[in-house]
Amino acid sequence: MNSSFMKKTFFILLLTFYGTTISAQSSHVLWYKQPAEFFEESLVLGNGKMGATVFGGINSDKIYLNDITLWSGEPVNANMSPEAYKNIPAIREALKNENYKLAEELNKKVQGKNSESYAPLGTLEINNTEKGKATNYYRELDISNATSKVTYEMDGVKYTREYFVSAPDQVMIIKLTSSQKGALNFDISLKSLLKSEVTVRNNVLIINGNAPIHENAGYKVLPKYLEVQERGTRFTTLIQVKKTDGQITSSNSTLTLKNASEVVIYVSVATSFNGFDKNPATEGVNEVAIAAQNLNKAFEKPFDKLKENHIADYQKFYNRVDLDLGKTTAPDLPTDERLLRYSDGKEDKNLEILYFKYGRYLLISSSRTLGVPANLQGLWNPYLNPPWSSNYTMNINLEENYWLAENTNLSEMHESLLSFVKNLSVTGKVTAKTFYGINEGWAAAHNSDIWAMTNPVGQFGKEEPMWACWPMAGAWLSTHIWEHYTFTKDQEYLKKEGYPLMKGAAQFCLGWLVTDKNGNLITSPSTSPENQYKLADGFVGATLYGGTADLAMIRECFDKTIKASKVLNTDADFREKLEKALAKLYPYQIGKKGNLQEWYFDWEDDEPKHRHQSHLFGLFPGNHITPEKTPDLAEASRKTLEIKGDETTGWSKGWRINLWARLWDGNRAYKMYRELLRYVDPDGKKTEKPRRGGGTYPNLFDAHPPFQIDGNFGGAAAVAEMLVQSDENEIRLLPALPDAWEEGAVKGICARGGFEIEMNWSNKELQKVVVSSKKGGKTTLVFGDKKREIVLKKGEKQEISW
Ligand code: FUC
Repeated sequence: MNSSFMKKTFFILLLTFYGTTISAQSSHVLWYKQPAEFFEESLVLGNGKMGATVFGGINSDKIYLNDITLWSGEPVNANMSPEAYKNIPAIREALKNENYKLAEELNKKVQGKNSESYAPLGTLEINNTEKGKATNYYRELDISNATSKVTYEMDGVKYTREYFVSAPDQVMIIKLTSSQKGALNFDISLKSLLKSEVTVRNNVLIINGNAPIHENAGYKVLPKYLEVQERGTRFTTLIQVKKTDGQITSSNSTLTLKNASEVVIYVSVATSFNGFDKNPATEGVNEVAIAAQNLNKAFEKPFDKLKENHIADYQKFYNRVDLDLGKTTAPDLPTDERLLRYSDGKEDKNLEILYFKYGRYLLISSSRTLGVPANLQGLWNPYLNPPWSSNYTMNINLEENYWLAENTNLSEMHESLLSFVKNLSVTGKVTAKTFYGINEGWAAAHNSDIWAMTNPVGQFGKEEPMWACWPMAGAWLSTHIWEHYTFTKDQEYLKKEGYPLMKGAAQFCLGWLVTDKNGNLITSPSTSPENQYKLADGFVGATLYGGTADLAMIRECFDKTIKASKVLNTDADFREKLEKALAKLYPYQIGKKGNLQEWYFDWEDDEPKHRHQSHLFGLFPGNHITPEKTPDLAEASRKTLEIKGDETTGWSKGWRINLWARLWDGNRAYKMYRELLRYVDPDGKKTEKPRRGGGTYPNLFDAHPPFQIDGNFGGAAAVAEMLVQSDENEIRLLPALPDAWEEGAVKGICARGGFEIEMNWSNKELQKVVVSSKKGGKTTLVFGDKKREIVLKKGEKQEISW
């Protein structure tokens, strides 16, 4: 099987491009014929903590720097509204009396502060002293080795720059070379939008600064540095240069290189962040010492060694998965032109693969810091006030970031999220008590930040319940714990860390459920993330009782917690309570339009084509609705998707592709995948007929718009979902294969039960499959109407010709 990947006979055409060998129609290289002008054209690098956004300019190159631990604020006081829960009975009463207007007003009393904001660290600039016009410009990001490169010629000299951000050596490396001796002449400078100071000591360029402290954070806040000493997260950046020839000089704020032929720039960043519950000023780590230590260690190593370490580390993750979709006739074009051509409906299978692989690249590059998962922009943010604070939006976006973690074989990257859930459970205990009056378990709401805040947001009553009042993030996130367990079979993790968190989330839900007039269990008050209903009298609101999405999340949370307690053979009494409650939950309803009802009653939607579809949670990411087990509910879900249509924001397209895949409609999933890959102009670009809407920017970033990384991750996850679906008992092969992917091969896709799949297919028929087992176990392989049971020992592999 491996040989099928090695051969790749059908379409590899090698080109030599200014000394770089690249393959035509590459499935792993993004390349351009011009530097980036806009953020959405830049190429991003990262080691899961430090991020770099490279523009590749000719006379002046700009690199935005980020550290994933640099946020505004400080540890949250979770006990911000000790008596908020006292409002709950009145809201319930209003709802019981069907007084929705009053319930909506009262719901605002159950709100706390808004989240803090992810902060930009700084900008590194490389300015050439001699300016001129370049020819033969070429810029690339090779995601098979996580390295970016720029080459161009000027006055007969060829210039090359290479960039990468290393995880093993914790530094960014930039190597500049010129083909002619002594042709490198440039200045290096650093600046930050944050309060900071630039200095130079012993030819090391330094910037030290502070992230802001807000009195009251919100989406639109300019930085405010409360003039109290010892507050806020400190940051530093150290830059040192190694040269083979030429001279280095410095001013107060720049380093200058003269007459050099090869220069390596070492960039080291750090912050004082020391955990969600530690004051980053008074209890912070010594960021300068950490940055200096990383810099000094790396500085001793030659460029080639650093590059070798970086690639070996990165490929440990990246090389686990490969995908091949057969013959392609697409011409080799720069990525921006390629995306435009594809948006016009042309075939480009390797672009479809590139987008899938790019999702994995982005997760490896942005999610390797425990307790600090990838945020709305992964870790690449140049803005002081990024869209939605670039925070953790937990009514979809944070979870969507991790949909590809387990099935595309990046389980280690999931750990950043799972450890963050543990932090949430600490503040979430206070939230459960003070906002909801529940004394057992923990709850989390719509937004969070590096301080693991869990309170419902809304600036203490100022904002709309449709998004601010929603306490189900704990239930949703707890399912990630089960996913991690069921994909890895890591029972130790489940026992020590995972199960107590799942139990806490389930305890909150159990306490939060109340009975309706008919004795069914429901939530009250409830909202359905960001959607609003429209009543017969014209009232538009969000607060109701018994919303379908809440109950779907509770179903999944209880089901998975029950399963986990059985695996660990623990908590039989608690399990029984969950089983009883599950049986009493208000059942799904099918509306008059044949849709899966979102509201307790069959009300109209205020916006029938709204981007959120949380009531379909049981179909995906949950799995209690399936075409086989619950055909009526699956059909009603399909109807809901039909009513909503396919035109929506980036992350929402990512979700819908997964939903169509779960409905085993490969062609519809593929149609929407193509639409997710529709070219979108950079936000700031002024053109006569701008291409906007949900889709993909020239650098393959997902366009909500604006840029949000969730669509990249959701889209990549969906490709895996089209090829393999699984539960604890069976693995479905090619369940949603579109006609366009008639031939193909894939390796490294993971399945529940701790299995890994490698297979190839031809004429949409499965040919050969190799299943390997991580911990040993039994599963049933399903392809079409054929089934095959297999039992494997730990580490065993079985090859089956279908
Ligand atoms: C939710 C979504 C928006 C956006 C924001 C970050 O509020 O409804 O579309 O994704 O999160």
